[in-house]
Parts: sequence; C-alpha cells; structure tokens
Amino acid sequence: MTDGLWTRAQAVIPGGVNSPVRSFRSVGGEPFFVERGEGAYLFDTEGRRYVDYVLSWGPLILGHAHPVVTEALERQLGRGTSYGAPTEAEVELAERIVRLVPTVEMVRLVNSGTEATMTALRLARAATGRPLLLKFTGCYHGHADAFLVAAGSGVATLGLPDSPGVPETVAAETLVLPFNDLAAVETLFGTRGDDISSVFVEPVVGNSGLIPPVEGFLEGLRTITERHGALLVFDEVMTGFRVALGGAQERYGIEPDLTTLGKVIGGGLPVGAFGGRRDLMEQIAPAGPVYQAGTLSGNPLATAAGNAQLRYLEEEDPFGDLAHAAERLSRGVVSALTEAGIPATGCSVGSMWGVFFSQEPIHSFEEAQGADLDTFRVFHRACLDRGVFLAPSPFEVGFVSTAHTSSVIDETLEVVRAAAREVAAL
Ligand code: KE4
Repeated sequence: MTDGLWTRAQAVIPGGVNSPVRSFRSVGGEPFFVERGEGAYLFDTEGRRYVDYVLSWGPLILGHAHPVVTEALERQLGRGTSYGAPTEAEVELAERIVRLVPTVEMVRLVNSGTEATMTALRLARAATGRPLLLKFTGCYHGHADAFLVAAGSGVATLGLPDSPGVPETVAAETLVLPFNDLAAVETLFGTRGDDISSVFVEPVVGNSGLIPPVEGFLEGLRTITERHGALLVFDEVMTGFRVALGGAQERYGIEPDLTTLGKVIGGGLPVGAFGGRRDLMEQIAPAGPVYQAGTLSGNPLATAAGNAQLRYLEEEDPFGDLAHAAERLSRGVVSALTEAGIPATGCSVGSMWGVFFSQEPIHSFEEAQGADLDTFRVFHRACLDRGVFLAPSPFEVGFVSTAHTSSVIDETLEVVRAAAREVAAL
C-alpha cells in the first residue's frame, strides 16, 4: 500500500512511527504516509485525499499550510533557522500568551508539551516543598516519568499498564483519581493534603476521548487546592486556544496557578510553554534556582509560525465558526450512528469534538473504557476508506480548523452516514 515505506519505517523506527498513536495499532491496518497537507485535507503517497480531523493532534487550527503561517516561515527562513540567542519574535509570542491567557503573568517557551508539564511539576514541587502530584486517570500530560501513571492518549490506546522504566519510587509519588470525582479529591486531600504539591488536570479531557468537566468539578479543585496550599495546574496543551481564545480557564472562569501550553501556539512547529503566577515563574532559572533549559526553545521558525497563527486567531476571532463546525460534527456523527442502530453519544467543546460508541454519556476514563471499542475500530476504517481521517484511537478527540467549511462538514457527514450503514450491516 505504501510502496515499502511501512516496511522500511518499521526496520529503523520503533513500531515504524515517531509517536505510538500514529501506528494504527488500535484500529488495525497500516497507517498511510502523508505526501502533503492543504487546508482541511491530507494527501497520501498513493494520491488519496482525506478530510483531516486529526490536524497534527491539535496544532493546525487554521488547517494545513495556511498562508499566514507559511509566509511567516518563508520570511524567516532566509534569515536563519536558529540562533540560541534572544529574538524579538519570542518576546512577541510571550507577550501574546500573557495578554491572551488570563492567569499567565510570565511564561517560558519550551519545545513540547512534555517539557512544559515536567517543568511545571518541578516548579510546583520546588515552590511548595512537597513531593506528591495528583493527576486523573485517562489524562495525558506527556511522557515524563511522573505522568506515565494511568495516562491517557497513546498509553491508554495501546493498553499499556503505565510504562516499564518508571521507577516504583517515582510512580509512588503520583496519586491518581477518576476525573470528575470531586468527593474522591476531597477525601484524598483530607489524608495526604499536606504532601501534595500540585493537582494537574486537563480542564477538558481530550486524551480519553472528549470528556468535559461536570458542573462544579473545576471550581472544587480550585477551592480544595487553595485550602491545602497545593498548586492547581491546568494542562492546556490541547485546550489552549482551542476551547476559547483564552483557553479553558477563560471558558470556565477558573484561575489556576500554572498553565501548560503547546500545539496551537507553535502553528505546527515544536513549541510548548509553561506560565502562570509571577511569584512562581520568577523561581525559574536564571531568575531563580529552579533549573530548566532548551537548545531550541523559542527558536525563530517556531515563534514565527506561532506568532502568525495566534495573531490570526486574535484578529479574526474564528471561535464561533469553529465551535459551530465542531458541534455540527459531533451531533451529525451521533445521529448517523443512532439512525443506523448503533448506540453513540458525543459532544463538542469549542473546536474539539468527540463521539463514544456508548448508550450512556461518558464522564470518566473508566466509563470510556466501557464503550464499544470494536465497533469504533470498524467505523474508523469505514470512514478512512471513504476519505475521512478520524483519530486512530477511541481515546483521542476530533479537531476542526478554519478550513473545515460548511461544505467540508456536509461532505464528511455524507461519508459518516454511509460508514454507519456499512457498520450496522456487518
Ligand atoms: P507533546 O509532548 O506531545 O507535545 O505534548 C504532550 C501533551 C501534554 N498535555 C496534553 C493535554 C496533551 O494532549 C499532550 C499530547 N497530546 C497527544 C494527543 N492526545 C499528542 C499525540 C501524540 O502523542 O503523538
């Protein structure tokens, strides 16, 4: 299917991919190899076209190869790719993040979401002098050791029981509770609260499928962490600049102490960031003693792309249209499946959308695991064969971009109805 590329890839790259969830392991078959992206579409090396709802797992909110991004990169290319010295573009990107994300007073740019969360945890532990971290099952915060405990995304997709190589001593400092279970958080803080440095949460979970917070959950986390002197960290690597211009903290009106970002802020190039309260961020080297560094942090290509994409979002404000597109998709897919007699439930939050093959609404990863993963697999393939590329995992979400116009959504829903009928007939 991919003229030996897949064979070649598997010979020299573990599992043939540079990130496990791309391997199609949980949906079967071979991944296609991309030749190019354009707007809402991906084109593979066999000349097939797909409507793309993965969008590089979130970053491409303007779609593939949007001119504002590509032209910014072209302008920078002739001036060099990396300097390892300060540039105005990284100051501009930091100022833009500080202006747009309500609780971020200072920010450090890094190269991935993983770097952002691992450093935010180091800072939380330094600032509180406490060792423990609380996270929620099915939330994924990148692959730093402390977070590979009951993680979502690729860890859940591959059914890995966490990861070998993470020392027991490290895993023991990571406490895990079900998402949306505020009573459990209250109980845990009642016994271990004095040793908990921070609570890390995806304010809208995108790594178990799409699971919004139930009424009062985020507010409760804020109250409990404040009462016990722990930091609240919103991992907005996925929700940042997606569920609202100011992220989930703007949408839900919650003020975390620290925020981690990634994906959209790089316009498709490697950028992560962590930021928040000035008194905390000023503890980061060289301003303070908490060390963090990165050869390519804030590099001129990534900041050119990130600035261009965020500037467009700030000036054009496409969030209403994006939310409408995502809502049309989640409703349309659910109704296509239920009309075909296949139980489904779904929702959208901003420009993220998700569908579970389940009769009942899903409020936690534990419930998501009970959805019909086999039917999802068949449906994924039926859509892919008809030119619609959904995330190859039941524990991921769909994204939309400004390139996903109404006619693209119409085209997609036609395909989805046909795929649902095919699955129902099996
Ligand atoms: P990266 O290190 O992959 O840039 O970011 C890690 C990360 C942190 N926090 C959240 C909420 C995230 O969603 C992610 C990464 N998301 C996955 C997809 N759900 C990346 C895709 C992949 O692993 O290939």
